[in-house]
Amino acid sequence: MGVLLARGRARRSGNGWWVGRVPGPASRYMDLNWRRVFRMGGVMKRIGTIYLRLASAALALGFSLPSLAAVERWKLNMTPGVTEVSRQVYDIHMTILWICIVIGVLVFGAMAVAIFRFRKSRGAVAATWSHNDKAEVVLTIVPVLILVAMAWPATQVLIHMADTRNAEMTIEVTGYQWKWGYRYVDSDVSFISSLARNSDDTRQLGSGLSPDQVKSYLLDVDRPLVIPADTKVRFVITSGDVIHSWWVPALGWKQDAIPGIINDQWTLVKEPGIYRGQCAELCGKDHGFMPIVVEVKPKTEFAQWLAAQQNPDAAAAAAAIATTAEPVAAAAAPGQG
Ligand SMILES: [Cu+2]
Repeated sequence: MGVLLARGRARRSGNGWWVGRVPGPASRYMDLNWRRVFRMGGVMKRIGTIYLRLASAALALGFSLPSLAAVERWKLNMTPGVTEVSRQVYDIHMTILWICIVIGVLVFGAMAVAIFRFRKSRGAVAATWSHNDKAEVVLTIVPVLILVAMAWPATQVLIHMADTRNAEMTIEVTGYQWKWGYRYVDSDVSFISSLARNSDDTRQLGSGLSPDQVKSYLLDVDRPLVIPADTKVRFVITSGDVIHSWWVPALGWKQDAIPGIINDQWTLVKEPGIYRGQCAELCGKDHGFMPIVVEVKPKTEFAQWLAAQQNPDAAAAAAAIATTAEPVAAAAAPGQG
């Protein structure tokens, strides 16, 4: 190679460095090979660089996702969620996953047998036929039947998910850069739900605060959406600026919030609790900082909460009476508590 480099003219091509043609019949053959080798080297280097960049981007993204902190290690599957719909989605996901696993094992198993058992070094001779009507009919009909068998239950779940009839209440959800607006359509209660203050302070560049010290970092809000348990709630979802997506995994669906369009979805959560989610559509620089918190309260507690929202003055007065009454009660019973 040193000789070639010395005798030939080194040139720069689009794919990297390669050695120019060296005169003479014998060296011409070698020259051509080296050129290919250098070109291949350049291509491989480029592919390697692309893979490296992709891998580092994926790693950076993975480490920066706040929800990862809340996820148990190696729990990679979907969660069954807390609604009938989410459980149906989970079941259909598992059914189709197992069908895909069986197909994968059969196809790759057949491929492995073909590659290793019928290899040239063992004297295998390739068949000469190129067309077989029977095989083509079977290989078309069988996948179609498998697809229909998968589409049938999936469609039933989709139809069930889309059925927002007979909802007991409606909540309008509006995405904004970078917060969520909620309006209880039937009771005229509305508010904005933004990233919790402690998360917001901590996330600022050079804040000096540690995310480890913040509970539910980047997954908490100042005002959660409150809904009643055991009640069919209809959501009408839209956006005030760009496309967002309202996503609480435990409810089993995500819905795009699109300006000028109203999409609807519904949920019915049996168990009271706190369920968290995030905007799932890249919507601008603070896309990662508009979490969703849904607080499901028992029906009676929800009714009290809603009444307090409708009449905040009365609620504040009741709270003031409660706080002034507390020391009296404590003084009346000093030996208790
Ligand atoms: Cu968003």
